[in-house]
Amino acid sequence: MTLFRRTLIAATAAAALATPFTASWAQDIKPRIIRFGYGLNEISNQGRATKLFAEEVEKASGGKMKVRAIGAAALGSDLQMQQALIGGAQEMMVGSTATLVGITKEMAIWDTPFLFDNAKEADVVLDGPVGQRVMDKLQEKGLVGLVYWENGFRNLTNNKRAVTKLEDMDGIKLRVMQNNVFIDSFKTLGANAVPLPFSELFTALETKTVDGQENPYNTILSSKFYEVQKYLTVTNHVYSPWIVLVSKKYWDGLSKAEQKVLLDAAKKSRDFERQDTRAEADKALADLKAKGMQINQLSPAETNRMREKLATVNAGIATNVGEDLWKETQAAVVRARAG
Ligand code: TF8
Repeated sequence: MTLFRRTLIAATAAAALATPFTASWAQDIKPRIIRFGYGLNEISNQGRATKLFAEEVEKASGGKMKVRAIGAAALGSDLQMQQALIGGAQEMMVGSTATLVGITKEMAIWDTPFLFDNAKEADVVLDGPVGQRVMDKLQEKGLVGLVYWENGFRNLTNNKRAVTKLEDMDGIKLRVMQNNVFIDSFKTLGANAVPLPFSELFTALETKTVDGQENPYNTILSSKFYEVQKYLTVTNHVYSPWIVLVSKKYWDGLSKAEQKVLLDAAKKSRDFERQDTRAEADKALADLKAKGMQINQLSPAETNRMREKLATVNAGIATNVGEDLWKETQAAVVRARAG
């Protein structure tokens, strides 16, 4: 063996040790550009986790797979991006499960008011068999779900009045997501529910087309809703997941190794995102107060009244998603609560 050849072999072996790939693994990963769209802005929890996802994909693919992250709904609203993924015109996105109900009706299970009491329960159920079952339903519609991220517990803001009791909801023109459970829920509470895409929300609030909206603290902060909203009521009326999606057309064209790169990076982004979101949420209320919002806590008695009123939408959700899934979810929540 020549010295040159020996050096070459040694160098190749060193390179193989330095990166987690065997030669065949590396061949299975091709140069790819993945357009990943999301609705919030870059400085949001959604933006930060997308950035981490992009870095992880690049690292794990030895720089071959590049994620082009495109925020602020520049590729369209959640609904538009979902269609682009189904058609194969866009590779990936993250968005609310609530905006998927028109495609996969089972997603409405996550819109059940007061389904989870805390984030730990949400993690257990979303990452468990029920979460997987609902996610798998997307495949027949041309979408592949990878992981759930936390959007979070939703709270109410508006410009009309401080909402401290159920009756205060009366006649408030409230933007809701494009989702029947949300429309029903807020009609039930006495509000005038107006479905709008998130990308139109800030302007709708600014121009007073609507009086209010509901979203987790993180979004109220990162989307600067405090600039156009006076009152915030801590309602925690529902927990919203986000879901990271891949176009099935695109996914099916990837090698096993490439799919693994995306799934592993998605899991890392999920763990980071939940931690980051919770840390931000913990101090967001103080931040929003400092920005001039008037914060109201609902008394436990008023929360109960709201909870009871909203329980009337549950039957509709159960019928819609199927009694089986409804019962399975309730059982999973009970188990998560116990353990
Ligand atoms: C909403 C949602 C949004 C998300 C985001 C655009 O109110 O909570 O924050 O769908 O991905 O529309």
